[in-house]
Amino acid sequence: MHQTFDAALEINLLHANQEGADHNRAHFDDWGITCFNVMSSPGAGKTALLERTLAALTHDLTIAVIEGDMTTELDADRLRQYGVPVIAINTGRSCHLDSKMVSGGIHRLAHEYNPAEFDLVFVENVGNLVCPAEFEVGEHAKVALLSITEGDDKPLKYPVMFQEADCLLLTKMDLAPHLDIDVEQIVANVRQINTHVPILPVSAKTGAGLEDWFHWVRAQVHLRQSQPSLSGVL
Ligand SMILES: Nc1nc2c(ncn2[C@@H]2O[C@H](COP(=O)(O)OP(=O)(O)O)[C@@H](O)[C@H]2O)c(=O)[nH]1
Ligand SMILES: [Mg+2]
Repeated sequence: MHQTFDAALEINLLHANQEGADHNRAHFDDWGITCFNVMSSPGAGKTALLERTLAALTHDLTIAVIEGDMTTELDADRLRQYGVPVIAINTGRSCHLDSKMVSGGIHRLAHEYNPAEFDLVFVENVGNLVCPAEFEVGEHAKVALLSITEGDDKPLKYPVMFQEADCLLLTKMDLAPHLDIDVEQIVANVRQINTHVPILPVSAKTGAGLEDWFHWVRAQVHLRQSQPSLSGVL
């Protein structure tokens, strides 16, 4: 009895979230913005990747960030140093951003800036491999990060994140020589879950592999700008 009630509640919750996500995506589409939802475990390197990305891409793309954190503006302050608008959202006890929170962020962005001037919005989600994968926020693509320090079993243990990802970055590749980790095994485990997702090995520390990531980002933005009628996942 309880189980049925809980399942119905969860379906309603996800349904309401989905409606909000579609509404957010419609705003992004109206403004010609591509939105990426960046997700990982805490500490896998989302903010470090965004720092590198802002440093490299703000020359040719106009970018804003919606920065989710349970508390603090520590990450938001790191990214503000790159001269882009960063809207900070504190989720409190919630383990993920939902579409309503991101809607608040979008409206703040639209209030303070001309949203049509932006090409790209990164949403840095709250760090974990479970809840963020279930709650769309209006993104056009989900970007997942897995640090090679996390172990090769994580794609098998947290399959939803790896099923949903449109791009997967294997981060902290510079640490490979110091770890007892088989990167090929990580890739093989991802492939059991998702046969087609691009897998990009990168290091935000050395910069290795980042050109491939920048290329992927630029390609998605240009694809969307050349086909403005596209909606939903790229
Ligand atoms: N060695 C190494 N450390 C990294 C790399 N990327 C991030 N880090 C470090 O990992 C820690 C967590 O990074 P952060 O970007 O804050 O992770 P987030 O919680 O996913 O946003 C910080 O101490 C970073 O300096 C990397 O490519 N190589
Ligand atoms: Mg962060």
